[in-house]
Amino acid sequence: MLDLYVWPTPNAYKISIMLAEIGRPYRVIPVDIQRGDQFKPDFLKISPNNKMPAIVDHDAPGGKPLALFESGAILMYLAETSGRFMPKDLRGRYDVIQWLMFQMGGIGPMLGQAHHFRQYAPEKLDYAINRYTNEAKRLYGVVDRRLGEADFLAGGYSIADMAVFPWIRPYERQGQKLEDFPNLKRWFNAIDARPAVKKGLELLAEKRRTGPMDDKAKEVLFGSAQYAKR
Ligand SMILES: N[C@@H](CCC(=O)N[C@@H](CS)C(=O)NCC(=O)O)C(=O)O
Repeated sequence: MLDLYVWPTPNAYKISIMLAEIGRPYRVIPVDIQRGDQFKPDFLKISPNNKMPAIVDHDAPGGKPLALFESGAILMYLAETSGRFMPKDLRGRYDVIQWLMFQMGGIGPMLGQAHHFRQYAPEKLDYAINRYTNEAKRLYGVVDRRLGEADFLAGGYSIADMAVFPWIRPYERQGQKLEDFPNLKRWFNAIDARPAVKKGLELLAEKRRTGPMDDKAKEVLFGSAQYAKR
């Protein structure tokens, strides 16, 4: 069995989509990051950066359970252990890894900041809003140009696409329009239509909170709970 520690956000959907794509059964362990579950000592043993997703694979190669945090590492692990969605040859493998790293180091953090300053920050700071909206637009442009050369980021559909796709879904919250990026739009619609992607996006649907984030959640994610000494 594989335990998936998650809450319904883009970083979590990367993993639920991959697990649906490879058809691997798993058990969902909700980590309510708006209520502070990510700071519980047992979770920090698995994910010392107090962030989900994380996994524990009880059937890992070598006969001992294997715990992993960081969604990029988890995607690579699932690709390597299933033999799917990352080519085995060196060039093909690094095509995937470079676009996965681009997601982990660029798309995720920058679009996350766009969400923060456009929606959650208590003050509307023009400088920060413009910086991260412009950076989102630049990154969308990088993806759009790449997808003018290939059907998917690394050529064939791979874990790199699974990592980027969930972050493009909230494009309106990042101040972007898909119409401005025709290659990206074609790619987005192709991925969105995959049955495994639809299944992956059902993850913890019943727990999703809609509407503005409440004060308790802001305190946990951006206030004293987040920055307490541990
Ligand atoms: N680089 C990490 C980022 C994960 C991440 O930022 N998770 C957020 C939600 S999307 C989280 O768990 N936040 C809880 C917190 O910051 O306390 C990954 O890709 O796994």
